[in-house]
Amino acid sequence: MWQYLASVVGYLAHQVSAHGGCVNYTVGDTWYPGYDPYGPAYQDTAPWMVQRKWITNNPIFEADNISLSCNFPGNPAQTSIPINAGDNITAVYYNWVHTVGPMVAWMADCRGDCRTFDSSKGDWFKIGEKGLLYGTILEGMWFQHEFGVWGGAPSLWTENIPKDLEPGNYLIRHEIISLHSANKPQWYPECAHLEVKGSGTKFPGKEFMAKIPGVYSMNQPEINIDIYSLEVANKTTYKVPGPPVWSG
Ligand SMILES: [Cu+2]
Repeated sequence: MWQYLASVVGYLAHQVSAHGGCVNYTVGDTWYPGYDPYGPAYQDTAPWMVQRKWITNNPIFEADNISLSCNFPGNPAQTSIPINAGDNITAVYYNWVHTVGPMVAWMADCRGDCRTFDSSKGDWFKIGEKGLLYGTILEGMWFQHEFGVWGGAPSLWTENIPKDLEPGNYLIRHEIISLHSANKPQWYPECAHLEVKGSGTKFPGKEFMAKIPGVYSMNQPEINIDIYSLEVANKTTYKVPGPPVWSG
């Protein structure tokens, strides 16, 4: 619990930056503290650390940035979150300020030990995505908006580990894409290490896979977007780019 408090205190001290990221995870009643980008150096080797290292709340602005997979510098975590296929995992954020754009949860098989796995070489598949809930692109309700809770309570983003997924070591990547600046998308990715248990025998096929970076580009109208433009503002649908979600 003290690690969790340290994360929150560190985060609150820096919330003026008006950006953010995933700072903790929960599975059932268990909290797993993440890396605090403004916290102490001992986190780098902390045996309880489940999240890859990130050192700034600032977004990534380039679709081809090598750190798009697991943020910068993205050093591996020391341990993993144990989870059963079929269970939910909740990513926890605080004081999320942005309101427009999709949120995508991805996984990648570490093909062994996640501590030696290069996330930019992963075959990533989506396990969930949350976009425009209702209304228009400019004035409607995005999950990213609904999710932003103020007054100190955590913002919670829950996704399900597909129940038939074969057991193994995986990365899980939570990505918020914020689109409030015209033609200047912002990416906020964080990754954690998972140890998936269970008796699943399925694994997503190629049509579900993407490279990160690679999956996004400024040639995509959903990414290189001006939400204030006449052509876009009043649309009531938004297709989250990338492959379809794999649910097992
Ligand atoms: Cu921001």
